[in-house]
Amino acid sequence: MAGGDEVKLLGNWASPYVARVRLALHLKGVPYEYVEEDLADKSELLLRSNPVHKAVPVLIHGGKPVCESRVIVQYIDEAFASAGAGPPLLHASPRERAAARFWAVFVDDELLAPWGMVMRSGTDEERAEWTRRTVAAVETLEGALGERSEEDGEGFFGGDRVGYVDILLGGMVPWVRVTERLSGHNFFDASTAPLLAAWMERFGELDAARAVFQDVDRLVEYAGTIQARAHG
Ligand SMILES: N[C@@H](CCC(=O)N[C@@H](CS)C(=O)NCC(=O)O)C(=O)O
Repeated sequence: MAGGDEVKLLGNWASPYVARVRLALHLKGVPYEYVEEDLADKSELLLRSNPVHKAVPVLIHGGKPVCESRVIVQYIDEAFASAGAGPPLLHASPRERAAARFWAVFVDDELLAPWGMVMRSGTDEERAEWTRRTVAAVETLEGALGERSEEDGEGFFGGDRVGYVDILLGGMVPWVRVTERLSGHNFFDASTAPLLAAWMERFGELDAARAVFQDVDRLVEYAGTIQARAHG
Protein backbone atom coordinates (compact mmCIF):
# COMPACT_ATOMS: atom_id res chain seq x y z
CA MET A 1 0.00 0.00 0.00
CA ALA A 2 1.22 3.53 -0.81
CA GLY A 3 3.66 4.56 1.92
CA GLY A 4 2.00 2.14 4.36
CA ASP A 5 -0.33 5.00 5.28
CA GLU A 6 -3.53 4.32 7.15
CA VAL A 7 -6.82 4.48 5.28
CA LYS A 8 -9.97 5.55 7.09
CA LEU A 9 -13.43 5.94 5.56
CA LEU A 10 -16.04 8.19 7.12
CA GLY A 11 -19.37 6.82 5.96
CA ASN A 12 -23.01 6.20 6.58
CA TRP A 13 -24.36 2.69 6.19
CA ALA A 14 -27.28 3.60 3.90
CA SER A 15 -25.40 5.88 1.51
CA PRO A 16 -24.98 4.69 -2.10
CA TYR A 17 -22.07 7.14 -2.41
CA VAL A 18 -20.28 5.51 0.50
CA ALA A 19 -21.03 2.08 -0.99
CA ARG A 20 -19.13 3.16 -4.13
CA VAL A 21 -16.02 3.90 -2.16
CA ARG A 22 -16.26 0.67 -0.20
CA LEU A 23 -16.66 -1.26 -3.47
CA ALA A 24 -13.53 0.40 -4.87
CA LEU A 25 -11.52 -0.35 -1.71
CA HIS A 26 -12.62 -3.99 -1.76
CA LEU A 27 -11.92 -4.41 -5.48
CA LYS A 28 -8.45 -2.89 -5.08
CA GLY A 29 -7.79 -4.97 -1.95
CA VAL A 30 -7.08 -1.94 0.23
CA PRO A 31 -7.50 -2.52 3.99
CA TYR A 32 -9.32 0.35 5.71
CA GLU A 33 -10.96 1.39 8.92
CA TYR A 34 -14.65 2.20 8.52
CA VAL A 35 -16.10 4.90 10.77
CA GLU A 36 -19.91 5.22 10.84
CA GLU A 37 -21.15 8.83 10.93
CA ASP A 38 -24.43 9.90 12.47
CA LEU A 39 -25.56 12.47 9.87
CA ALA A 40 -27.85 14.09 12.47
CA ASP A 41 -24.85 14.65 14.74
CA LYS A 42 -21.74 14.86 12.58
CA SER A 43 -18.33 14.28 14.14
CA GLU A 44 -15.72 17.00 14.45
CA LEU A 45 -13.53 14.87 12.20
CA LEU A 46 -16.15 14.90 9.42
CA LEU A 47 -16.80 18.66 9.72
CA ARG A 48 -13.06 19.34 9.66
CA SER A 49 -12.38 16.89 6.82
CA ASN A 50 -15.19 18.03 4.51
CA PRO A 51 -15.90 21.62 5.55
CA VAL A 52 -17.44 22.50 2.16
CA HIS A 53 -20.21 19.87 1.97
CA LYS A 54 -20.08 18.28 5.45
CA ALA A 55 -21.08 15.04 3.74
CA VAL A 56 -19.91 11.44 3.56
CA PRO A 57 -18.02 9.70 2.08
CA VAL A 58 -14.66 11.11 3.12
CA LEU A 59 -11.54 9.03 2.63
CA ILE A 60 -8.70 9.92 4.97
CA HIS A 61 -5.39 8.60 3.68
CA GLY A 62 -2.26 9.26 5.68
CA GLY A 63 -4.20 11.89 7.65
CA LYS A 64 -5.29 13.82 4.52
CA PRO A 65 -8.96 13.89 3.48
CA VAL A 66 -10.31 13.27 -0.02
CA CYS A 67 -13.99 14.15 -0.61
CA GLU A 68 -16.70 13.39 -3.22
CA SER A 69 -17.29 9.77 -4.16
CA ARG A 70 -16.35 10.14 -7.85
CA VAL A 71 -13.11 11.85 -6.89
CA ILE A 72 -12.38 9.34 -4.14
CA VAL A 73 -12.84 6.31 -6.43
CA GLN A 74 -10.38 7.82 -8.93
CA TYR A 75 -8.00 8.63 -6.08
CA ILE A 76 -8.13 5.03 -4.85
CA ASP A 77 -7.36 3.81 -8.36
CA GLU A 78 -4.31 6.06 -8.61
CA ALA A 79 -2.99 5.88 -5.04
CA PHE A 80 -3.18 2.10 -4.80
CA ALA A 81 -1.85 1.13 -8.18
CA SER A 82 1.19 -0.79 -6.97
CA ALA A 83 1.87 -4.48 -7.60
CA GLY A 84 -0.51 -6.68 -5.68
CA ALA A 85 -3.31 -4.12 -5.77
CA GLY A 86 -6.47 -5.00 -7.70
CA PRO A 87 -6.66 -4.23 -11.44
CA PRO A 88 -7.03 -0.60 -12.62
CA LEU A 89 -10.55 0.78 -12.50
CA LEU A 90 -9.88 3.34 -15.23
CA HIS A 91 -8.37 2.45 -18.58
CA ALA A 92 -4.84 3.58 -19.46
CA SER A 93 -5.97 5.37 -22.62
CA PRO A 94 -6.97 9.04 -22.18
CA ARG A 95 -9.86 8.56 -24.63
CA GLU A 96 -11.24 5.62 -22.63
CA ARG A 97 -10.76 7.52 -19.37
CA ALA A 98 -12.62 10.50 -20.80
CA ALA A 99 -15.50 8.25 -21.92
CA ALA A 100 -15.75 6.70 -18.44
CA ARG A 101 -15.76 10.14 -16.80
CA PHE A 102 -18.47 11.28 -19.21
CA TRP A 103 -20.73 8.39 -18.16
CA ALA A 104 -19.86 8.99 -14.52
CA VAL A 105 -21.25 12.53 -14.77
CA PHE A 106 -24.29 11.19 -16.64
CA VAL A 107 -25.00 8.60 -13.93
CA ASP A 108 -24.93 11.23 -11.18
CA ASP A 109 -26.67 14.11 -12.95
CA GLU A 110 -29.17 12.39 -15.21
CA LEU A 111 -29.95 9.17 -13.35
CA LEU A 112 -29.31 9.44 -9.62
CA ALA A 113 -30.54 13.00 -9.24
CA PRO A 114 -34.08 12.35 -10.63
CA TRP A 115 -34.13 8.91 -8.99
CA GLY A 116 -33.54 10.53 -5.60
CA MET A 117 -36.39 12.93 -6.32
CA VAL A 118 -38.78 10.02 -7.03
CA MET A 119 -38.26 9.05 -3.40
CA ARG A 120 -38.67 12.59 -2.10
CA SER A 121 -41.60 13.78 -4.26
CA GLY A 122 -44.49 15.24 -2.33
CA THR A 123 -47.20 14.77 -5.02
CA ASP A 124 -48.14 12.10 -7.57
CA GLU A 125 -47.52 14.56 -10.44
CA GLU A 126 -43.99 15.29 -9.22
CA ARG A 127 -43.27 11.61 -8.76
CA ALA A 128 -44.52 10.83 -12.30
CA GLU A 129 -42.26 13.50 -13.80
CA TRP A 130 -39.14 12.38 -11.90
CA THR A 131 -39.92 8.75 -12.77
CA ARG A 132 -40.21 9.71 -16.47
CA ARG A 133 -36.78 11.39 -16.34
CA THR A 134 -35.22 8.43 -14.53
CA VAL A 135 -36.62 5.97 -17.08
CA ALA A 136 -35.25 8.12 -19.95
CA ALA A 137 -31.79 8.08 -18.35
CA VAL A 138 -31.95 4.30 -17.87
CA GLU A 139 -32.77 3.90 -21.59
CA THR A 140 -29.72 5.95 -22.54
CA LEU A 141 -27.53 4.00 -20.17
CA GLU A 142 -28.85 0.71 -21.53
CA GLY A 143 -27.68 1.81 -24.98
CA ALA A 144 -24.28 2.82 -23.61
CA LEU A 145 -23.84 -0.53 -21.88
CA GLY A 146 -24.65 -2.32 -25.13
CA GLU A 147 -21.86 -0.40 -26.85
CA ARG A 148 -19.37 -0.60 -23.97
CA SER A 149 -19.61 -4.22 -22.96
CA GLU A 150 -18.51 -7.20 -24.98
CA GLU A 151 -20.36 -7.92 -28.21
CA ASP A 152 -22.83 -10.25 -26.52
CA GLY A 153 -23.63 -7.62 -23.88
CA GLU A 154 -22.22 -9.90 -21.20
CA GLY A 155 -19.62 -7.56 -19.80
CA PHE A 156 -19.34 -4.42 -17.76
CA PHE A 157 -19.06 -0.73 -18.53
CA GLY A 158 -15.35 -1.34 -17.99
CA GLY A 159 -15.38 -3.95 -20.80
CA ASP A 160 -14.60 -7.49 -19.67
CA ARG A 161 -14.05 -6.41 -16.07
CA VAL A 162 -15.53 -4.04 -13.54
CA GLY A 163 -14.45 -0.43 -14.02
CA TYR A 164 -15.09 3.06 -12.75
CA VAL A 165 -18.65 3.46 -14.11
CA ASP A 166 -19.65 0.00 -12.86
CA ILE A 167 -18.59 0.95 -9.35
CA LEU A 168 -20.49 4.24 -9.41
CA LEU A 169 -23.65 2.54 -10.62
CA GLY A 170 -22.98 -0.51 -8.44
CA GLY A 171 -23.43 1.58 -5.31
CA MET A 172 -27.08 2.02 -6.35
CA VAL A 173 -27.93 -1.66 -6.86
CA PRO A 174 -29.49 -2.26 -3.41
CA TRP A 175 -31.50 0.94 -3.96
CA VAL A 176 -32.94 -0.51 -7.19
CA ARG A 177 -34.46 -3.20 -4.98
CA VAL A 178 -35.64 -0.64 -2.44
CA THR A 179 -37.38 1.46 -5.11
CA GLU A 180 -39.04 -1.66 -6.46
CA ARG A 181 -40.28 -2.68 -3.02
CA LEU A 182 -41.62 0.79 -2.24
CA SER A 183 -43.08 1.85 -5.58
CA GLY A 184 -43.34 -1.38 -7.57
CA HIS A 185 -41.06 0.23 -10.18
CA ASN A 186 -37.90 -1.70 -11.07
CA PHE A 187 -35.81 0.72 -13.12
CA PHE A 188 -33.52 -2.13 -14.24
CA ASP A 189 -36.30 -4.52 -15.19
CA ALA A 190 -35.38 -7.28 -17.66
CA SER A 191 -38.34 -6.39 -19.92
CA THR A 192 -37.32 -2.74 -20.38
CA ALA A 193 -33.57 -2.76 -19.68
CA PRO A 194 -32.36 -6.33 -20.28
CA LEU A 195 -28.66 -5.48 -20.39
CA LEU A 196 -28.77 -3.49 -17.16
CA ALA A 197 -30.87 -6.20 -15.49
CA ALA A 198 -28.25 -8.82 -16.40
CA TRP A 199 -25.44 -6.41 -15.43
CA MET A 200 -27.07 -5.94 -12.03
CA GLU A 201 -27.14 -9.71 -11.45
CA ARG A 202 -23.49 -10.07 -12.49
CA PHE A 203 -22.42 -7.16 -10.34
CA GLY A 204 -24.27 -8.52 -7.32
CA GLU A 205 -22.32 -11.76 -7.57
CA LEU A 206 -18.93 -10.07 -7.10
CA ASP A 207 -17.21 -10.72 -3.76
CA ALA A 208 -16.87 -6.96 -3.29
CA ALA A 209 -20.62 -6.50 -3.76
CA ARG A 210 -21.43 -9.29 -1.32
CA ALA A 211 -19.14 -7.66 1.24
CA VAL A 212 -20.50 -4.15 0.78
CA PHE A 213 -24.19 -4.28 -0.21
CA GLN A 214 -26.60 -3.23 2.51
CA ASP A 215 -29.50 -5.34 3.71
CA VAL A 216 -32.50 -4.37 1.55
CA ASP A 217 -35.07 -4.82 4.38
CA ARG A 218 -33.13 -2.38 6.53
CA LEU A 219 -32.85 0.09 3.64
CA VAL A 220 -36.59 -0.17 2.95
CA GLU A 221 -37.30 0.73 6.57
CA TYR A 222 -34.87 3.65 6.38
CA ALA A 223 -36.33 4.87 3.05
CA GLY A 224 -39.79 4.79 4.62
CA THR A 225 -38.64 7.38 7.17
CA ILE A 226 -37.24 9.61 4.36
CA GLN A 227 -40.56 9.37 2.48
CA ALA A 228 -42.54 10.10 5.62
CA ARG A 229 -40.44 13.25 6.13
CA ALA A 230 -40.98 14.31 2.47
CA HIS A 231 -44.74 13.86 2.78
CA GLY A 232 -44.97 15.20 6.31
N1 LIG B 1 -21.83 14.24 -4.37
C1 LIG B 1 -21.55 13.59 -3.11
C2 LIG B 1 -22.86 13.21 -2.46
C3 LIG B 1 -22.63 12.72 -1.04
C4 LIG B 1 -23.92 12.74 -0.24
O1 LIG B 1 -24.96 13.22 -0.70
N2 LIG B 1 -23.82 12.24 0.99
C5 LIG B 1 -24.95 12.28 1.90
C6 LIG B 1 -25.28 10.89 2.42
S1 LIG B 1 -25.91 9.89 1.09
C7 LIG B 1 -24.56 13.14 3.09
O2 LIG B 1 -23.55 12.94 3.72
N3 LIG B 1 -25.38 14.16 3.38
C8 LIG B 1 -25.11 15.08 4.44
C9 LIG B 1 -26.31 15.31 5.31
O3 LIG B 1 -27.27 14.52 5.24
O4 LIG B 1 -26.26 16.26 6.07
C10 LIG B 1 -20.66 12.39 -3.35
O5 LIG B 1 -20.71 11.84 -4.46
O6 LIG B 1 -19.88 12.01 -2.46
